[in-house]
Amino acid sequence: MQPVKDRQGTAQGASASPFVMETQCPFCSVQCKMRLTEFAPNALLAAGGNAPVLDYDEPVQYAVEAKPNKASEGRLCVKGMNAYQHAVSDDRIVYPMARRGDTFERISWEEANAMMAERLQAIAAQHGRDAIGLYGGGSLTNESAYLLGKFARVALRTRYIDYNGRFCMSAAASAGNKTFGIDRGLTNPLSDIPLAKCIILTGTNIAECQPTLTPYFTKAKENGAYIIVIDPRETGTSKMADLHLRVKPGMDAALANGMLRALIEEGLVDEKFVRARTKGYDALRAHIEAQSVEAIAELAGVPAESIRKAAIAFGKAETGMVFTARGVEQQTDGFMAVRNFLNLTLLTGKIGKPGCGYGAVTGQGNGQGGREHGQKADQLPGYRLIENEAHRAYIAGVWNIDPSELPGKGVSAYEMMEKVHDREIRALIVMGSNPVVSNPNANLVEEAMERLEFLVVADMFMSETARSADLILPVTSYLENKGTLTNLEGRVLLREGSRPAPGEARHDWRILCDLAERLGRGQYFAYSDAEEIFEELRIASKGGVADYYGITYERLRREEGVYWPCPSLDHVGDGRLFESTFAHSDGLAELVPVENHFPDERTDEAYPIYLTTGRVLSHYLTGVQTRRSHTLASRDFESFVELHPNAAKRFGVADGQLVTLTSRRGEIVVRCRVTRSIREDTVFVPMHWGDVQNVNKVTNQALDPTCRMPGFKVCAVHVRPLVVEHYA
Ligand SMILES: Nc1nc2c(c(=O)[nH]1)N[C@H]1C(S)=C(S)[C@@H](COP(=O)(O)OP(=O)(O)OC[C@H]3O[C@@H](n4cnc5c(=O)[nH]c(N)nc54)[C@H](O)[C@@H]3O)O[C@H]1N2
Ligand SMILES: Nc1nc2c(c(=O)[nH]1)N[C@H]1C(S)=C(S)[C@@H](COP(=O)(O)OP(=O)(O)OC[C@H]3O[C@@H](n4cnc5c(=O)[nH]c(N)nc54)[C@H](O)[C@@H]3O)O[C@H]1N2
Ligand code: SF4
Ligand SMILES: [Mo]
Repeated sequence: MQPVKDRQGTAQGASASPFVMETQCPFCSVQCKMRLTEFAPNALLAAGGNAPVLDYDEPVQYAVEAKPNKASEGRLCVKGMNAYQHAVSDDRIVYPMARRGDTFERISWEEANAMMAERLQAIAAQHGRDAIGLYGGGSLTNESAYLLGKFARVALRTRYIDYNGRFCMSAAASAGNKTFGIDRGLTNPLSDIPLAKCIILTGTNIAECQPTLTPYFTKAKENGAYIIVIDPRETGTSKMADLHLRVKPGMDAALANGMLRALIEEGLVDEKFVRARTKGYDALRAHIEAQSVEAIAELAGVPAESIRKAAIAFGKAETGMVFTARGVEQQTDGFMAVRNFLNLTLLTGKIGKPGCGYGAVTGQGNGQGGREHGQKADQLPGYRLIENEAHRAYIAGVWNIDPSELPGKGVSAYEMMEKVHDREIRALIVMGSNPVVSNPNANLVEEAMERLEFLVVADMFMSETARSADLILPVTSYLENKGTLTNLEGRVLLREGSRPAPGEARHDWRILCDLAERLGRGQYFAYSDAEEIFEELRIASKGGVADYYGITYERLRREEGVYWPCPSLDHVGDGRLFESTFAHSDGLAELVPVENHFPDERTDEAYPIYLTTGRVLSHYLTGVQTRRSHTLASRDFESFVELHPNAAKRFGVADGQLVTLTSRRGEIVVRCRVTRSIREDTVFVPMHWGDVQNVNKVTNQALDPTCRMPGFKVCAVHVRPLVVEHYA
């Protein structure tokens, strides 16, 4: 038998022993731990016949085992089970490539770095430093995200940096900061969920988006919890519900006002808690008393008696938790809509106690850590603010530069795309995102990419965005790249990266260090390992809101993960926040009156039905990774539109048929799924496909005025049968 080589020619070589990797899932915010074993056939023989029978035409086989861990308690979902498939796929980009006309040509790293330095310096010299933008992502490790922020401010000295988390966590994050004085996704450990007697899940589809958390909710139900789901559609999550409020898309703020009104009518406000721990109650109460549950029922498309039932169940329950996710947050009033659910949590005193709390269910693997250490336009590490003089001075000290060298704040992700479109930003480096598919109004974004003088995309795959690049840089995957990620609970986890990089792929942080060297700023980026970056991050975050100072790799290995804030090495990390005080300087939480806001775009004759967007179980975000996994791709290999039978009749379309879905901005082609599980006035399309199925060609670019979140969850569309042109 010949020794068998891994397809990428690196990991197995001619080695005879199975290669075991301790890792964690690259997808959602639960960050389930797992073990992946890579077997070459001869290694299996060496394993003494205990291994499964192999097909010798298939050179390498893989086995995935879930590992016990505090978040998923040793569970993995179907995405985690199959996450290795994209990482070992033949589609990986394994060397740098430069555009030559309509194709790409292999080049060396030396050439790639020289090209970047030359092009970036030329563009900065001609148009100023702010002509260069950086666009990051919530899949990057804390170390890479931190370094990307530092690279923007210290190596390029541009103000324009933002990241895909703007589309994900910005509404909930800004609401948490304003109401509580801190943004940490969950205010409680997951183990509090089974202690809650009433749970509100609004705009969150945990069963399909964080599937391994579902048992926490079923345990709560076994303990007698009453579960309320607010969603225009029936989902895996609404199946758990005792009460499902099928809200009209975009009307959550109003619905929460209705619940607050019912609470006040029923005398269910925890006055003692409200007086002792919050401020702003009198204004909120006056605002709520001017509303009627019946009027709100009309606005929100939910029966008044259901609104009362939900409010009473939550108000009377001894303990309770509220969870929000993108259904509430990806709205042009996302910031205020979340604040209204925080009003509800606070008026009932359900926070800071076992079984009581709020959770913004974080999305991406490092959605939490990714928003804490400086890849956001207005932010410096440790959740510091770039416009705050004291914060600037502290970080400049850590970075060994003068505070005056730090640029000011930039703009949000979509606004950066507009600046590219306007040719104000002329060069862009994208690291860990596929903006052509994930931004609203994607046609403009695609056009913007073409207008760039220089586009660099660092990715594992030829994403829809990479296709427009001038230079593509191959990066390592989760199996190869060591670093820390912070899960949805605020628990920092260390992901080991033991698989050798395929071909010439490099770690994101390494790419930034090499480029900084070329740009003459190498002395600020002299790291030889991810841990060295983390050591600096610890100091940079010290004293900030997201304080990681007490966390070390050694602790993470020993303790399996540590919660922030963790200000000293002997600090255990706080699982439950706000037991005695909130994070504002006066210790109080801030209540606020919230208007009954309408979505930015309303239906009319030309675009008579609402479109909302979201996810399915087997795919992840823009699908660049999951579409490359044969097991996951085969579960859903194309996009679809869910629509109610009455809507199908109205538009003259049938189940299984291809239809054109059109908005004021663009059109897509998707297959019809006729189902009673959705409201009659709403259709749903998932976000996991590109090109003609890229739902963001249709979505609205209007942004929330505070957090700059786009209203991905509501726009007005038309549906028509696809007309196929026949040629003689
Ligand atoms: N399978 C899978 N899991 C994922 C991801 C994935 O792509 N695939 N992505 C990860 C990421 S980054 C994120 S951000 C999370 C997202 O997790 P979620 O926010 O839970 O997912 P979505 O499907 O975007 O939206 C949740 C629900 O909001 C509903 N909704 C739509 N409009 C409204 C509305 O106006 N009001 C209310 N109350 N609900 C509404 C939708 O019908 C949907 O069921 O998932 C993470 N996990
Ligand atoms: N219509 C609509 N649009 C949405 C949403 C919605 O609900 N509806 N949700 C929004 C949300 S919540 C999110 S989070 C965004 C996500 O939007 P994107 O950021 O575009 O999503 P991904 O598909 O994760 O893109 C990540 C890219 O980075 C690559 N990648 C993965 N890991 C790494 C790494 O470690 N390093 C590098 N360099 N590259 C890596 C992947 O191969 C992929 O090409 O989409 C948003 N867009
Ligand atoms: S996708 Fe999320 S729930 Fe599923 S295995 Fe990965 S981290 Fe766990
Ligand atoms: Mo997200």
